[in-house]
Parts: sequence; C-alpha cells; structure tokens
Amino acid sequence: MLSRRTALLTALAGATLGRMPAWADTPPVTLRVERRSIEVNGKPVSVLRIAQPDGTPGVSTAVGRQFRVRVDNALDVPTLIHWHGLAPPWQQDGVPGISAPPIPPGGTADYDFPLRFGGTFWMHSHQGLQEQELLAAPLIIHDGRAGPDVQEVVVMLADFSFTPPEAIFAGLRKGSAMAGMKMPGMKMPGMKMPGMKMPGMKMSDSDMAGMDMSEPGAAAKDAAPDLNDVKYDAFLANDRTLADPDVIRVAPGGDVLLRIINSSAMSAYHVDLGALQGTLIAVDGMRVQPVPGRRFPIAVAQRLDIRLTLPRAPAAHPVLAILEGERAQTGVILRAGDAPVARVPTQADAASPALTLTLEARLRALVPLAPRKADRVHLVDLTGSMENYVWSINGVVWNKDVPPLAVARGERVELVLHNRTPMPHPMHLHGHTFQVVEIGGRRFAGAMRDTVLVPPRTRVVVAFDADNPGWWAFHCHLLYHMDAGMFTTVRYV
Ligand SMILES: [Cu+2]
Repeated sequence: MLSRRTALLTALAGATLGRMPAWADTPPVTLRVERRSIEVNGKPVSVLRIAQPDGTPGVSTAVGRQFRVRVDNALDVPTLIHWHGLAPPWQQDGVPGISAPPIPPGGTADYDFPLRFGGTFWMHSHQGLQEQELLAAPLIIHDGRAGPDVQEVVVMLADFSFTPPEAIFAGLRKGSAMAGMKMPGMKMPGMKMPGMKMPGMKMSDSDMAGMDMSEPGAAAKDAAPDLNDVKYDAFLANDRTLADPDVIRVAPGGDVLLRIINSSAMSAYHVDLGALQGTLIAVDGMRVQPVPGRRFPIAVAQRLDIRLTLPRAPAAHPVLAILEGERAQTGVILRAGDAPVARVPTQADAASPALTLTLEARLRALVPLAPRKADRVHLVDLTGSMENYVWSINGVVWNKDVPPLAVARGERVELVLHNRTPMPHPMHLHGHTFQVVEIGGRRFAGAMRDTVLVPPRTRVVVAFDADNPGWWAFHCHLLYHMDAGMFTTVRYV
C-alpha cells in the first residue's frame, strides 16, 4: 500500500504536470467473483467471494488514483458488483438493469474512474440475493487519515445462514414458521398499522396524522421495534465466528485504526471495544468531528473508522459487535504482544438494545455541505407490511416503470425520510454523499455519509448536491426489504 507521502507526491505529480499520471498505463486490478469454501460452526459451506488473483479480498488503493478494475465472473450465474459509497460515472455503479446489464458467467466488466475522496468503503453484489452468500469485500481508499505509524485493521461483519437465501426470502414472504426462522409479525399482533399503505391503496390525511410521531423518543412510547426478521446461524467477523476468531497481531502501546464494515444482509450491531477507549473519526468513509467512546452503533452497510491507542502491557483485546436486540455477538481479537488469547463466548452477557439515532444526532461533519437552501424537497415515506413481506417507498413497490425522483443538475436536494413502519430501515443513496441535516425536527450539520438509519416511525432529513448526473438507486439496504420492493431511483442529466 502507498504511504501518505508517496500518495501525495504521486497525486501532485499528476496534477501539476497536467499529463497522464504514471499509473495510467498500468494494467487494471483483476477481481474474480468465484465460489469458495469456508467453515462455519464446524461445518464446511460453499459461499461466494470477490478477490484478487492472489486471494486478497477487495481493493486497497489511494485517493487521487484511478479505480481501474476488471471484474471476472467465474460463477455459473450472472453477477454485478456495486462500489458502495463511491461516486463513479453512473454506468459503472454496478446495479443490474439500471447502471448496466449483469456480467454473464465467464464474462468480464471493466471499470475506470478517478477516486476523488478517501475512506472506508466496500464492494458487494447487487445481483439477486448474492450478498447473503458473502459476495462482499473491503474497498479501502487511503488518504493519510491513519497517520504514518498507525496499524490499520479491517473488520468485515456479516450474518450467515445455512439456509439458502432464496429459501429465507420465500419463508419471509410466506410468513410461515419455517425452520430457523421467526414468524414475521409475531412480536406485533394485529400488524395492520394505521398509516401503512398497501400498494395501490390510498392513505387518508387522518391516517397520516395518527402516524406522525417524529419527536425523538416517540417510538419508545409505542410497541418495541420489530428487529431481526431472519434468525441467523452465525455472525461473522472477517469470515469467522468467536469460536475461531481472526486474531490480529498489534503492537503493545501502538496506534490502531479500526475500519469496521457492516456487510451483513439484515443485521445491525453495537460495536463494543470493551476496556479500550476509542475515537470515532469517520462514518461511511467521511470524516466527522472526533467522538470518544467504547460503544458505537453500526447499521447495515455502514462503516465506522475508530482510532485506538493500545495499552503498553501485552494483552488480548476483543473488538466485538453485538447484534441489536439480542445477545449474539461476533468480533476479532487484537493481540498485543505474547498475551494469551482467551475464548470469547458467542453470546454477550446482556442483550444489546435496538439502535437509536443518539450518536447520529451528535455527529458533525468535518467537511459539511456549504449552507444552502434546498432547491427541491422530496417526501419519501418508507412503507410496507410484514404481511406477505411487502416493502415499498411512498406506497409503491419497485418495478422498472416507477418514475424516478425528479432532480435537476446543480440542485441542492433534500430527502425527507419518514419511516411509517415498525421496522428500522438503513437507507442508501448511490453515487452521492449526503449530509444528515435533521433528526426529529431539529436541524443540524450532521455527518456526511451514504447510508442513514431511519428507526421506526422516525423522520430523518438528508441533503445532497446533484453533482453526478445519471440514474441512481436509492433503497433500503436490508437485503430482503430491497428485494421485496423498498427501492426507487433518482435520475437527472
Ligand atoms: Cu428496510
């Protein structure tokens, strides 16, 4: 990997001389999408991966460089890879049927665009339910944030089931008590919530008023949120469970940058640093004003950059992620010196609470959007029903005929995300970095990010500048919600 100095010098050389930088002629990095075998809970299982020819998962590169990648599809089914959090030309965004067609078996696709900002990103399949089969990898763009003597540790979180994803989805759709699956809606008898629209059904104003609980804490007065639709067999950190965790060598007294990526299909966590004190310096790759702490929430698809200084004494430091609403946990072990590594149980002592926006409301972007009045505001209701597992946006289940949210180039756009359902939805906009500007009716200059959690019956407003024309996906990042229709697009030229 490049040192900060090398990266800066290379970038400067390219910029000041005004000619093609040295790497322009270098061959692309090849990423192969292929099957592999891993062991989970003592059982071998076939999953997917995206890796370089030497087995390195994903890509580690530097800001100012070109993202020059060739994806080889070595599967016997089509695939397409999305570069989550980046701002490529829209045709290279990796969403089948929107950005480009899927790559057929044995086919390739080429990507080539400049990396204008650094951070912790990731790549994952946007084809079908392949993400549930672990078709995801880190995409790290170094920009010097770690400092010269800081060891970087990437932690990829994932949820895992021995049940094939198609069977999981079919089970959710039937709402049946198939093995290893919770009955959707069981926790909330009489799921017919006022204000929840089925597609094609009109919602009255009085229904709307009854649902408007945008004050923080309003949801707490109501029934408990409905979490964790799918009962998973394991939770993985770097493909391993705590029964056989990834043990990472670190220097006693050393500085570490944790780059935590939640690549789970459906699961949110609280990251728990135990006795270590951390400092959150970025979310979704984008810098925030530092926030010290030992516990940080991470919703599906989000990333956390956390700085740590390890104690001088040799010790094994678990970095854990506890499933929201449950005791199940996963994690890695930072082993400083020759300390013994004690077994960490796969169940925490106490259940982790549901994620809230308490931290989100405290975050402040280090580089916020320029203050500006919105040129356009879209009201985006997050809607759906656990009955038959139908999820939608503004009451409309996604299909290719749904008109995109209208936007014009150069506009400041605000999306008013209002969750009308009893489930949390992590909402992701492709091709743009947005700023969280309002939670519970209070305006503030929050974090720049690409995925924001909208808890049940909560209103969150995000703002972005329409500076990357094209046709872009905007969707819930819970895999089965997205597949069930909680998906729409933004389009402008
Ligand atoms: Cu959702």
